[in-house]
Amino acid sequence: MSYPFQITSRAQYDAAYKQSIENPEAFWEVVASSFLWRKPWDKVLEWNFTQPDVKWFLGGKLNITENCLDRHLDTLGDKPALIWEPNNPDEPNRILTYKELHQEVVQFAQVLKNNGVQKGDRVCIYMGMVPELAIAVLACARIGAIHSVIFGGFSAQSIADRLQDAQAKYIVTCDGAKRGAKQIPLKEVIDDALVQCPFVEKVIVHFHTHTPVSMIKGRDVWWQDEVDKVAASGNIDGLATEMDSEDPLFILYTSGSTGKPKGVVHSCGGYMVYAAYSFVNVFQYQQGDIHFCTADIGWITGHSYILYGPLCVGATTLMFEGIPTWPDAGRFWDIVDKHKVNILYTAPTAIRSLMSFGIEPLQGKDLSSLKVLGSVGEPINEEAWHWFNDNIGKGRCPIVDTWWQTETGGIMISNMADITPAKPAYATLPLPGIQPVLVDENGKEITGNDVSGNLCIKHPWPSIIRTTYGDHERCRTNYFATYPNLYFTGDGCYRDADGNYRITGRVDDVLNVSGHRIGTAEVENAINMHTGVVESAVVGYPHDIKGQGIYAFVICTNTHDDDNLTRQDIAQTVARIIGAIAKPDKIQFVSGLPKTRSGKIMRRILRKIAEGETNNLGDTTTLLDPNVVEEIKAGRI
Ligand code: 7RM
Repeated sequence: MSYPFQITSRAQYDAAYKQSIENPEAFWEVVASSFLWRKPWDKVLEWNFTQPDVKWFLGGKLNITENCLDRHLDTLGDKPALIWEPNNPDEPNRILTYKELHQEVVQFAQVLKNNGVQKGDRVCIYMGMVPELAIAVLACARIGAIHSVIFGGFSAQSIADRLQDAQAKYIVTCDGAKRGAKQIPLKEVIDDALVQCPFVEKVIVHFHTHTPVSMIKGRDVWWQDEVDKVAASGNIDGLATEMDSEDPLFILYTSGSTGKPKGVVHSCGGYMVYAAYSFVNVFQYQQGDIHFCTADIGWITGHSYILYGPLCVGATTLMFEGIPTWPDAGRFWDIVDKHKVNILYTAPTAIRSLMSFGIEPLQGKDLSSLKVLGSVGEPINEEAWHWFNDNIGKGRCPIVDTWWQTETGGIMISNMADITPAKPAYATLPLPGIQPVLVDENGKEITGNDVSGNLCIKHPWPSIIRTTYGDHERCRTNYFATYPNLYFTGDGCYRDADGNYRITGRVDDVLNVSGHRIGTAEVENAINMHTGVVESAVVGYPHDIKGQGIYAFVICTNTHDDDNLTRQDIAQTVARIIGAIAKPDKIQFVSGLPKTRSGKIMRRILRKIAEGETNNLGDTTTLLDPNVVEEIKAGRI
């Protein structure tokens, strides 16, 4: 069975693309009409990129969870909605049918309401990859509360920053999370964050790892107790809150080139339409397929392609609690074999990591259920692409290389499985409705093919970022001010002779470490918190597995005699301030940084040194003190 908006041939893609450019509003109106709206929209689109102000399906009323759950109950009620595979392979997996997931969501929505959560309130969700995370997200959406999921790897300080920014009064968490052999004491991290957040009123704790936790009377309650109370009372209204198409659905924090992560805001109607549309078309989902996206729900990929996209179309989505290399590097393949996975959507960093174990972990694993493979998060190098294609897809599964961002809400540039051709290391073609343009530094459009430039998007699509929470001006300056009337992605891009797009990486001061976005300024701020540090400069360098590694040049006084101990102290400081994912891979102590006469650090030079290219540093004549460059070159790690 194909979906009303499913593209089923190359000719159809070409026709859809053409129509979507010639008449975007007519195009999206047809797509949107296959969803469940309480009230249809009055107007499809209003927009300008100067403020910016973008509104889709104006006046339309809906609840996204009625689209994800209620509307499937009659036809797909007993079908698995969510398959959950635990961290520990010896523990039982869980399967929630659409009926069961619906039941859990309405129950927990009632728990939220009973604990005071109202429409428009921000709810921070800090959990591991357990089914209750999915339930909590959907329960928020059910009652119109704005969820802000924070990845379990972030530190107490990062959580406090986000809680303050969003003024979130409610938190849903777990006692702990399991990740491979490790456990993360989530509630303890929350407690540390809450020292700085007296405005938090309620913390709902799901009991999972049996980690001892402090439960504060009046503030902290157990998830299970609250659900039992609700179930026993029989007092569950089950009603979904009616939302305006443009009401915010969630906030998701992401790093930019400045120090502080920004809260990307997505709204209900447009996000729903685009998540589902892109899911069906890119992966060519067929009813009955098992879709396994290996991302964490703490990132946008998990929001759009574990939860909202798949559930909106009645798909079966598989959620995995653990990591690809535990108990061994065959874990993904065990899961594919066990659950007969049809679509596997993962990240280049995971592929490269598994590649380093060779093909032995694949022995005896039946991967014949696989039909489509996907990649996301960073450029995929040709070697990893071929390994994935040859050893996992056995040459018979199309690989979709999907380029998109937290801010875009859904996949923007990608081939469509078996519809449009793949090209290794290329995201290839834009989805219908997406108009990529390349511009030079002056914002002049670069037309024609076989050209490179900065990647921008010309016309709004339904799931475009609406604002950065609490600071609309930041949204404007970050994305809409660099080039007038264009959304600027921050990525560099090449368009080949046939019009295929290849993303070459960030052109701003944002790193991509194992698919995680980390701002260099953010890491520098954290390093500078260490008592001995005077100044620092952070750049990326090519890393075999992570894609990019973090290289820090640090001016440091007042250190231990043992440089390595000082390095560890600095790394520890970064882990405290941001989280372990932002720890520098290399720290080089320097006596000065290469600066221009106006005091600007010349990162270009540091980047080259970090990359190992010490001979061809380009123009260094504007440097205040060219001698520091020689010293830094000599001290390279
Ligand atoms: C979905 C996601 C966004 C940044 C983006 C790019 C990079 C993502 C690809 C890619 C090359 C890809 N959201 N990126 N996908 N680069 N090919 N297929 O990752 O907000 O966390 O990151 O990731 O630089 O701007 S994100």
